[in-house]
Amino acid sequence: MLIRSPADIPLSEITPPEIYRERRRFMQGMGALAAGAALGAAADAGAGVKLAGVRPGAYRLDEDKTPYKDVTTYNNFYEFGTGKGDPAKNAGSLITHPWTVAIEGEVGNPMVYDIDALLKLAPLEERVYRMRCVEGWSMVIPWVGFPLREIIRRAAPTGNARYVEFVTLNDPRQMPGQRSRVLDWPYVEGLRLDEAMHPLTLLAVGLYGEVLPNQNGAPLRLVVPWKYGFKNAKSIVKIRFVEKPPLTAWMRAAPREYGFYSNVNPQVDHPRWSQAKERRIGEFRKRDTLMFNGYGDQVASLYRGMDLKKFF
Ligand SMILES: Nc1nc2c(c(=O)[nH]1)N[C@H]1C(S)=C(S)[C@@H](COP(=O)(O)O)O[C@H]1N2
Ligand SMILES: [Mo]
Repeated sequence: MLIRSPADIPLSEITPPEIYRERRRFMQGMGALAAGAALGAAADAGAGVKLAGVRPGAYRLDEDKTPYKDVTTYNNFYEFGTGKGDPAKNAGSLITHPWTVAIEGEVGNPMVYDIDALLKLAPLEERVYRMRCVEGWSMVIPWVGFPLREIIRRAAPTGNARYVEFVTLNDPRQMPGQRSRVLDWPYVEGLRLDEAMHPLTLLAVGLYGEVLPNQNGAPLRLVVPWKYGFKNAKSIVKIRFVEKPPLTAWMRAAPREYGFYSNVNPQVDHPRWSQAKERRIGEFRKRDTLMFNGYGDQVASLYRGMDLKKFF
């Protein structure tokens, strides 16, 4: 198996939960003060900050990239409102530093990573991926990050770990959209362990060579390019290894419409609309949607023998 033992993260960079919670509370207090002192300065906190040492990655789609402006102003991030322009407008209230990510559940090495340690876990790569939202639009985005498997192998999943759950921050003070009940918060997503281990599955920390803007899921979010966009949980605080498929936020909200797998599939329609075509943001004519969003050569074997109408 692929599981190797412990982390090459120095112990000093792994903060015990009591201390990071305390520190987070303290920094939030500071954040509120700072925001009061410099109104508006918090918006887009990370945007424009270049990430150092990013190398070209293995998967670079040769298509025109969606302009930065569109990638960062046409978003789905219901924690900041349901309108496409809401996240860019409202996500300035999200405090992305300090930030911690807890690795829990069926693992030999449960731990809490500080975001700064996490950024040094593996070399950062740029990968240009085609992204397809279940609503019927698509983009081509140059992400920066590293394969999720880098974290998984350090976590050393036990034999019971068959699925991975991803949990977004739950804090209505920072995420005003959570005061409304459009979804049952926190936002939860999940993958089967082999999907999570797939070399295409990315933990993104940036785009266009820069730190991830808050509206795109700072400080880190999932990117699984052969699945519909909603699988890509943003602003993750917890990664939990479990035996059973996690109940995702969208399955909880509308189980008939959103399945666990949610692989891009032009032959399986959403109950309320066709998935055969898509509109690339910035274009007028619709394109045909590709099976597995065009990543079939790499991922089709994960689903061999499965009825993809049943496991939608
Ligand atoms: N926490 C959280 N993650 C989320 C969402 C959300 O509402 N909350 N929306 C999803 C949907 S529907 C899409 S299409 C993508 C959009 O990512 P982008 O805005 O970076 O393009 O984020 C996904 N991740
Ligand atoms: Mo989406």
